[in-house]
Amino acid sequence: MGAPPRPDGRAEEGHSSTDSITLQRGKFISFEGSEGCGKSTQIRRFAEWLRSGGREVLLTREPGGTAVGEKIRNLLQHDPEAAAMASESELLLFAASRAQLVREVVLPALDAGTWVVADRFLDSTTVYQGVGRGLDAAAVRAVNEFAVGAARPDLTFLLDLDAAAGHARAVAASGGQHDRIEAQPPAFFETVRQGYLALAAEEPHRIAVVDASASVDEVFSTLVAVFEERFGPLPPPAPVSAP
Ligand code: Z5A
Repeated sequence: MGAPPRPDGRAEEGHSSTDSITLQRGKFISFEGSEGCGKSTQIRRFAEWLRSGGREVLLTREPGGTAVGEKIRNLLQHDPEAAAMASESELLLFAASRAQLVREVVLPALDAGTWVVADRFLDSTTVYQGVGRGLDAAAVRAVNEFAVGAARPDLTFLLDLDAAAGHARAVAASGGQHDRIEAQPPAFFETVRQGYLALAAEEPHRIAVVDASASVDEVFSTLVAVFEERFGPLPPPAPVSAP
């Protein structure tokens, strides 16, 4: 018999709320950090590593990841008419994108046993809008909780990198193009970095700080080591049956 449903309607850890057979619930892993810290690079490798261990893996990015979210992403980052957007509007738009992503993509995937690897999640809003923009922390927390309900990553990697180094990497990668948020002054990104480190100190059981100034291979090895320390080694891939 399946586990009894939780009050928030989500499955108990390790089980689906709807299946009578035991279905292992997917894990939810998010990557955070300031611009250019190497999230996208590491997420690609990490997802391949999980797949080589026989896991179904779904990648998400924020803002975006759904039709609604991609429209919001364009408004938040690229629409010239949004140049004068108020910080409060920005907060609500990031939250709206995430609310859609959680309900349309993340929770159904986890309940189906798929692992979700997220390029940014709740912590980005806590830090960029709460600390970077200086919005009231209690208001940001309330909006975040309304947007995602009980959905939280099982593990978050914070790729920590000096703001100037991250900016240099991001500029080199984009050929000098800036979106609305990347165009913020350097002090904004240093504040963001400190905000992330403070959050990691508050939640060390969930957030693992990884030195992102190391080489791509070294960073990846650290991610795997942290993962295995928390969850144990991934079993080898399931054998492929002969045709
Ligand atoms: N935002 C927000 O304010 N509130 C929110 O709630 C959310 C987001 C969800 C999304 O931008 C923006 O929205 C973001 C925060 C804000 N703005 N900023 N800043 P995005 O999705 O367009 O981009 P991003 O999330 O900031 O990531 P990025 O700048 O594209 O970088 P990345 O994914 O962290 O790094 P990367 O693409 O893997 O690497 C960048 C370059 O560095 C690339 O050329 C790599 O080859 C190189 N690289 C990577 N690793 C290394 C190492 N180890 N050594 C040397 N070079 C490396």
